[in-house]
Amino acid sequence: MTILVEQRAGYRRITLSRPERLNALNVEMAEALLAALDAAEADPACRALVLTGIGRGFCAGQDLTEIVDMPAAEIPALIDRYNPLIRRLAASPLPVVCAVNGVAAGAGANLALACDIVLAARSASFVQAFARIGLIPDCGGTWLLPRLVGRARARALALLAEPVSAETAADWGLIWQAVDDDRLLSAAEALAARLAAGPTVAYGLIKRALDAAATSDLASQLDLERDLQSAAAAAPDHAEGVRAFLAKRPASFTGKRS
Ligand code: LHQ
Repeated sequence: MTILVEQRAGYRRITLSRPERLNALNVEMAEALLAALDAAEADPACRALVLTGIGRGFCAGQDLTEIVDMPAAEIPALIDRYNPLIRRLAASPLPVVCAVNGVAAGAGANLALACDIVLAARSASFVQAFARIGLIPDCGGTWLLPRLVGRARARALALLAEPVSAETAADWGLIWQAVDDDRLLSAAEALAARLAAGPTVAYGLIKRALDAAATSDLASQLDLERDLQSAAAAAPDHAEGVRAFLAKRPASFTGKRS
């Protein structure tokens, strides 16, 4: 078993579980993660996710023991097994909180960065390790890095392949927050519980709008916002949020579509 899935009240916690290899990624793990996303999204009681790793690492990227003699011609087929996971994480209607418990290297770093809100333990680090082994950042790295931290830092991160501490990652905007190691899981779970009690339909639409913004102009984005706003307003959580505001009471969101 490469991952563990635990049901919590309103959300699920998914834990990468190959600690002897710092949770290095392989096809079995990517497919297990995809299946876990499918199952979570099919369960109306699941309204958020936490992704974390077991042991002292979050994920060391591709398991290098599994590609050591792989001909270059087979690499695209391997990457095609990972790309659906990155696309699905970004497009999931559920908010995904990543709790980076230790080093996140190569594809492991970009797996974390594909999540919606990334927290990292102060002792954790992020390393675009690819160039160390003569490769380029994949799993969305070349797309995400310049958008997250700008051209100068993206280039240095990818070319120098040096680790960046959790604190620096937070200062640069690569991640949301660095937290004390012993608070990481509780902080991530508190965020997931809060998101799980939120307006789930609106959250999914917010993700769609932000993703679309990366490749659209202002005029198209305004049109998209208009259409998605109408979808958000049609969900009962919108009316509940407005009623709760006017009655000066906390909103009680259900996450229901209609
Ligand atoms: C590992 C790994 C690992 C296997 C640590 N594999 N065993 C590329 C190509 C094609 C298709 C698909 O995708 C990709 C994407 C990629 O992700 S390419 C980049 C792959 N990842 C890396 O190059 C990172 C390799 N690992 C490291 O640089 C270091 O291990 C880091 C910086 C992550 C952690 O360093 P340390 O804390 O010093 O730990 P360590 O190096 O001692 O590792 C602990 C164990 O884990 C060790 O095994 P051992 O039996 O000696 O205890 C490592 O061999 C094993 N391990 N990463 N990716």
